[in-house]
Amino acid sequence: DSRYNPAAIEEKWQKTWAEQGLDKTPTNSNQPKFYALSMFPYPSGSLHMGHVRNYTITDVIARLKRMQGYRVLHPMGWDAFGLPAENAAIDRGVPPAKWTYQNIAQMRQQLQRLGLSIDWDSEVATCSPDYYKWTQWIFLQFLQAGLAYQKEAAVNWDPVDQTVLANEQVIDGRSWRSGAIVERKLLRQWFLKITDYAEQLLNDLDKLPGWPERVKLMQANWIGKSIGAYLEFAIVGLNEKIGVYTTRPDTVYGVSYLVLAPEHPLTKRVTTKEQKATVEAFIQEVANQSELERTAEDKPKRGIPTGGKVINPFTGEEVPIWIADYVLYEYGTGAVMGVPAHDVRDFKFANNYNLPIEFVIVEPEAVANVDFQQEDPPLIMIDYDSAYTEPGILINSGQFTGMNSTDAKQAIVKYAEEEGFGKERIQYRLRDWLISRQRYWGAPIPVIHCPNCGIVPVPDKDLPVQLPEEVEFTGRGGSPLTQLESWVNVPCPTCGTPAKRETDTMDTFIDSSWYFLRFTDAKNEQQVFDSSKTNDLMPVDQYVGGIEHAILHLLYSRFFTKVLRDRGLLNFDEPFQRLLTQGMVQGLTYTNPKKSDKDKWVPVNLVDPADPRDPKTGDPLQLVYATMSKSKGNGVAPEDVIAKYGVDTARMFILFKAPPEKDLEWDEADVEGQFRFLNRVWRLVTDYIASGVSRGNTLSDLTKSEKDLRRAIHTAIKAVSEDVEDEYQFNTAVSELMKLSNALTDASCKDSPIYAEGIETLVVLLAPFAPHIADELWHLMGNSNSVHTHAWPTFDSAALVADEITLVIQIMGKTRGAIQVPAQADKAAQEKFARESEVAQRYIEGKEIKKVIVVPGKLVNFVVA
Ligand code: ANZ
Ligand code: ZN
Repeated sequence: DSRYNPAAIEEKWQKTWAEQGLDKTPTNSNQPKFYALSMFPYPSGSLHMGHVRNYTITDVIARLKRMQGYRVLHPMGWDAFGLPAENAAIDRGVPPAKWTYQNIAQMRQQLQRLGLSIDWDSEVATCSPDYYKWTQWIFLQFLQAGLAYQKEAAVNWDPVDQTVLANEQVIDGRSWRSGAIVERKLLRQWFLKITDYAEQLLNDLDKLPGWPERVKLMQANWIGKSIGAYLEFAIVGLNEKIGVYTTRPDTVYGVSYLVLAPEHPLTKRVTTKEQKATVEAFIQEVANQSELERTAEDKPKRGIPTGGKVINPFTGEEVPIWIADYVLYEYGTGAVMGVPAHDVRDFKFANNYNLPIEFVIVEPEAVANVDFQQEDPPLIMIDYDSAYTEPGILINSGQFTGMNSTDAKQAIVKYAEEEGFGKERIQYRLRDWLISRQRYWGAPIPVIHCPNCGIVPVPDKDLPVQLPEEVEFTGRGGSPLTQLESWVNVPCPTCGTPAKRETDTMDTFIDSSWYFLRFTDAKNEQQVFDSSKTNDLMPVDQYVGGIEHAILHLLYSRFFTKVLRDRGLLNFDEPFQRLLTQGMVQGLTYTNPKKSDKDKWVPVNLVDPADPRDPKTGDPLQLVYATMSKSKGNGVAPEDVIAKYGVDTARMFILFKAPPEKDLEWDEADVEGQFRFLNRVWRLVTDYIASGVSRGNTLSDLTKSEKDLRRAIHTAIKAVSEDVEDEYQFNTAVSELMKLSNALTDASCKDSPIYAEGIETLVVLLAPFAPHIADELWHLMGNSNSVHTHAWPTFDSAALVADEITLVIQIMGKTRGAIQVPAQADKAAQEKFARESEVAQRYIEGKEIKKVIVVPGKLVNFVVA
């Protein structure tokens, strides 16, 4: 049977490639290197279409680069620590390790079924002791460098999962996993000092032209650099000062109050006896609110006067000290100067609490006639009914009156510096990274708490600090490690006194902040990696993954790279040269327009397509495309598609349907379209083989149809090569392949060596996209090597030149026909051919030609009377 049967060939080739080691990373070679990396998956147990798309894109790039002569590293691993394993243990009694490794085995098999050209020798799982040994080692490097520290912190507490969450894991005030409303709690936590690298992380974004602009912008916003001033206000009656951070020192003459974050250490000291009770009640209340609740735009800002006062060092005036929920203790100095006239938030606050509003900056037009040069600048009374936040001219601002606000900023900071009550200050939104988790299934933080020595790092020779296997999961509360006396109690490595292990484990984002480095030397037992290998293969040339990792994972990985570089382990600044964020895979589902965004989805299988109605309410439904998900019931299982059409078809569809960075609408008809295309290719090639035509090497004396075919072949090589370079326009590359296959089908020179060249080229160009069918056909054509070891073809530019060109004939601007003329005909010759053409003769007959307009190589237009 010579029909295309994917099931029969795909597994065969997967086995053959594995046996021949085609996917292994070549070593000791003079070839240039190429590192193609997909964001590694969490081993949830099953592969979804988003994975398939991600890994297919990277695989095409890897295969292409191999054919282009690079030695390619294309690895895969498992982001295998994290909460779901622990929840499975609690819910179903399966130990986390067992659950995880079962899932890994299952997903590895699914991945292998995709025919991905992955070097499985470099596989890593972050939960395996030979990986997390080095995660712990890296943590100790941070500790040694003074970049890891413990501090008491108000943390986000998830009352359902009973764990601390990073700020990023709190979405709209709720836990990203359990959905519980997040509480605030004071706990001793481990942090990494990412803020030390804020400036570099921001500046080095400029070294990444291969990243999407929007990702760089998201990172820059997350780092949130602002340039402002630190100003000190003396507290009346105390020999102390309150420092504020402001981006608007130019407004300092308009300060009408000062606000402390309720948890600011000075709050209690400045509070008067009369205010003590109210202030304490307010502090209590605010302590239970999340940061989001405190700062939400739509929430009224609440505050309480402390009774205390400060002196504005510029005016000598006393202004009251308040506390308010919207001032965050962790940002700036935790204290703010209130300028209601020029800040929207302060304006509302002042209106609420009847605080004075004094405008000190106005639009230039408002003071166009004022002479600010006279000795005593006039006091100007201006009132707006909202905050004036634009730049302008300073009024009522002592010696700075009359200056424009930009100059005034500098002048005021300079003055404060000279007088000793302020200076310029750069501030970042970025905070230190809270990395400790009160959970079991993560890398234990490798330190021991000794009553004599304090925090003692576990000596390198004792790494890894293994996760004990025999633990009991009682429920969701806390970490079982804290209950395991035999594990917790150890002698201090320094002085031998009975001491206790740290029971917190590390955030899983730590594991994924360096896995791409380990891939370069995955089996090293002596070192985290051999720097010479890592420096050779890094940076990643092409990283492919989801936009959901635009901020944190990428920022943390960049941070780790810079720290390890500063520890002398790496010789480059940035881990990922180029980044492609692939779009979502969408499936059809129903929505009920009457319901809220969260509840509106109705899975397709619950609906009668003839009369789509909500099974619960009877409301009419709309059919829409939305990102595939379990809850929407609109997922398409990769294994079903593969069973029906084979993986080559699935790949071709995914690549053809949308450019990689755009969303992709799953459409069975288009899947079938690609299946039919591969069948056509199969027939073309097998018919060709049956015909016995072979490839000669004479290129002289080609017939017209040979020349045309050869032009189609080399146009395809050029177009596909350009489409896949840099921008990875795989969708247009696939349509070029379709064009070439059409040209071959239509060719009238099927017995020519040029036809043989065309068939060969089609199979070679197809190889990165549909690797199995390509290798099978290549093999049937009599080749003993794999098509994947064949060099990517280059085009012959001479072949691209056409012998003839098409000229459009127009009469009075109306297109009436077209003619073929020799390509070398000049403008005059083109006009001559046009005049003599049958179309022109027919339309012009009997009329006088008044004018002829020739657009050379394109058209000839006759103006007639
Ligand atoms: C006085 C002022 C006048 C301000 C004015 C703004 C406009 P970015 O750009 O985000 O850095 N601020 C400072 N620390 C704060 C804290 N811990 N919690 C809440 N708000 C805080 O914002 C800096 C501005 O945010 C600062 O400048 C301060 O208000 C406020 F017409 O100072 B400004
Ligand atoms: Zn000790």
